[in-house]
Amino acid sequence: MKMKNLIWSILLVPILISGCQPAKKAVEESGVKPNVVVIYMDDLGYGDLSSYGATELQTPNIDALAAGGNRFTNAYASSATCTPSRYALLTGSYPWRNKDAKILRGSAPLIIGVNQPTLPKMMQANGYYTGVVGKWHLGLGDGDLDWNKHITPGPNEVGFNYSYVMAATQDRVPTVFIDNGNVVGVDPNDPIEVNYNENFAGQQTGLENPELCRLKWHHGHNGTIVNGIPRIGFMKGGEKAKWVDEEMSGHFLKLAQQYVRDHKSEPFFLYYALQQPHVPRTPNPAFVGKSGMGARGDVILEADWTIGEFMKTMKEEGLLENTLIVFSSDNGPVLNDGYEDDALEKLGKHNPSGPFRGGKYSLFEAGTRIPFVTYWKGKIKPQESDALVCQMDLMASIAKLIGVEAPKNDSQNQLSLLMGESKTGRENLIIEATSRTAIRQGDWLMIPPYNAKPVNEKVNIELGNSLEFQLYNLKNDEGEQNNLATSNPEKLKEMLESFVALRGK
Ligand code: NG6
Ligand code: CA
Repeated sequence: MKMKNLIWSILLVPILISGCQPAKKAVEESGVKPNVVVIYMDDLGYGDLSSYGATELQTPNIDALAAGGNRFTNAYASSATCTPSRYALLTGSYPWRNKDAKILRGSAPLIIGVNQPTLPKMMQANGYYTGVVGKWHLGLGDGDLDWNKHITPGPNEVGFNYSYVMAATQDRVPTVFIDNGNVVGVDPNDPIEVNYNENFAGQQTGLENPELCRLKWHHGHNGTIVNGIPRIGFMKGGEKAKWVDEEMSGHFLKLAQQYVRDHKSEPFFLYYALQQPHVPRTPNPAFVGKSGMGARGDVILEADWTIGEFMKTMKEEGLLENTLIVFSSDNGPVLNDGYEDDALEKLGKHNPSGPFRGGKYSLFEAGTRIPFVTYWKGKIKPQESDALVCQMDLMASIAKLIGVEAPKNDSQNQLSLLMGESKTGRENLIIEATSRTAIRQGDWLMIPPYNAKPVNEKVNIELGNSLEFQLYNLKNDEGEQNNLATSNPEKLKEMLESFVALRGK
């Protein structure tokens, strides 16, 4: 141990003295700082893209990124739901370190500390203009939120120069956009009120007025009806501020395109968080019926088209040669997530989970194993990688890319891997699903016992819970069918030791 400490101090001294200068210099000498764009979908499964094995629908624009870049087959979101995955992506910290990093209500306070290091803050401090367009779902305000006044803290206080977001999800109130902390279309004569505990007197809800709903709720989602769609939570007022669901994708696209046009002559970061194919699935009329798979398939095609349009703008503006583009999804897929929208009935032979077991909310692979592509024209050679990597690693990797020292957190520098210059990724990773955790290490996955229901019947997804230890060799058994916990006690012990060491007591 002493020797190890000595080696470390010898290694660290020059780094501490020189700080991050050499790498920074390298970027500066090369002329321009590269832009970074993260295109992030919501609930898109590993099997939902033709570049990841789907045969029943075609996603040519996302496939073009996958075919022209580095296509990862062992990449993970930190979690099997949205809020914690986004928390890990933006902070580089495991979400289970923050007790509030769980699916949030639309009125929840911001869960990223305003003094906490974040990926956009790190970039901002190093000369980048930073922006977020799309789904936020990391909370807003400090607990006493008034939607009719300037909302703070929010994205702009945790590192974004520009933000245009929906507060939580498309199925949660308030159904309004927030432009740099101000609700778009707010009207003092029709103030917005939001309540997640009780309805406002005289307001119609999905529960009491199902005849007013054009989309039928299946579970939850029986609060305030907006645009004929019953939502989670109650909302009053703000008539002029309410979004049009079918126009949301096009709206975010225009803003993302404008953002890159506005900032093309300075180094920029864009976190472009699409809302598809999360519920309620509301394809634009141009895409209705296009997939033959119901609304879920249609919105995936719409998102694919949207990404193609965004890429056209990147090309027109001459930005492709100087931009690292990362494409991914926040968690695995779900069919019926609370509305009866034909996703199940019209699925046919399509398998959103691909070869994996489970789906959204699950500790089984399909919960967190997601499509993940890095694309950089002329810099990243088209290839595939089966190395282990997590979205949480973007922070330390981008730090390396832009030549700065990464804050100390759970993010690992995997820049060479992302750039296709190395085939080695993480040694291990803790994955999370609604506060339960498991460990991936090498080719193995270990899920400790959980005394909780094995299946969420409402969404019909196996959650990965068992009273027994589960141990799978993902190389030989990607579908997690053979539990080797009893037959391989040594591996189980090794996995458990790593799990305890990483999770702490
Ligand atoms: C769940 C919702 C689900 C979805 C999810 C968040 C019910 C019954 N289910 O609570 O529909 O909104 O939260 O999804 O309300 S996520 O992708 O943002 O994590
Ligand atoms: Ca999600």
